[in-house]
Amino acid sequence: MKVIALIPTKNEEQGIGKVIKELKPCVDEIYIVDCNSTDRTREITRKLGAKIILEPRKGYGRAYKTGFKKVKADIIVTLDADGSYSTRKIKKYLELLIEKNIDFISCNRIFKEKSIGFSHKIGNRVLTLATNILFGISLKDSQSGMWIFKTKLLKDLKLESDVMSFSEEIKIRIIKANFRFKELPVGYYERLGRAKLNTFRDGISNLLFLFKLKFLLNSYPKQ
Ligand SMILES: Nc1nc2c(ncn2[C@@H]2O[C@H](COP(=O)(O)OP(=O)(O)OP(=O)(O)O)[C@@H](O)[C@H]2O)c(=O)[nH]1
Ligand SMILES: [Mg+2]
Repeated sequence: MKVIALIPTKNEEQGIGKVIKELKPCVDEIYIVDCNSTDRTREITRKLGAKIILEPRKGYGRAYKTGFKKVKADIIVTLDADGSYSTRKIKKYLELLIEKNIDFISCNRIFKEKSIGFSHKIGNRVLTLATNILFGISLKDSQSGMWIFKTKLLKDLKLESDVMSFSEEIKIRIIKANFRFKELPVGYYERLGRAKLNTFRDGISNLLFLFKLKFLLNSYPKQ
């Protein structure tokens, strides 16, 4: 089983080194999908022996869609480049994925002190609640960007979002397509470097996307 890590990056020189070093013992290869970083993100990545996929088109979802197409692996681990997600459970969760025949693990974040601001926390709660009501599911954290999953399921999945709503979209589609989905906890800390997410703008956009997905894009793949 080849396991790779895929990390979207946009000017993350403060966090990327820490994240790559922590991931090295857990995965076979590490890739960043970089969007026009003008800081030392690429230089640090190269020095630490990780690979770089270039995606100049903007957007978190765009970066993942390009990354998914470019890598060859049996299992993909995703997370942010900002050092916010704890990597301590990755090995254990990889074992679980294989042993328990799970298709997709989404890591729900356990917020440590100061890890996110108040508005971000409320936004996250509202979006998760809206996701659960609209789709009749019971997620703990619809916005988590840390996933561990089998690459083969991507071929049955139509993913539309190019932006932050990609994170909720992938979980909803996986669950609705009846893949074996599990949420498992990870620690979450204050990010290193400057946030790319705008709490208000991206919050509203993610909420609108839920309605779009529910009423317009209701084309889940058949299992
Ligand atoms: N390639 C690429 N990466 C991006 C883009 N926007 C954000 N990212 C990366 O995607 C990850 C998530 O972005 P963040 O700013 O951390 O968003 P967030 O985790 O929801 O918000 P915070 O809690 O403030 O960290 C980070 O690693 C970013 O560098 C983009 O347009 N292109
Ligand atoms: Mg982040």
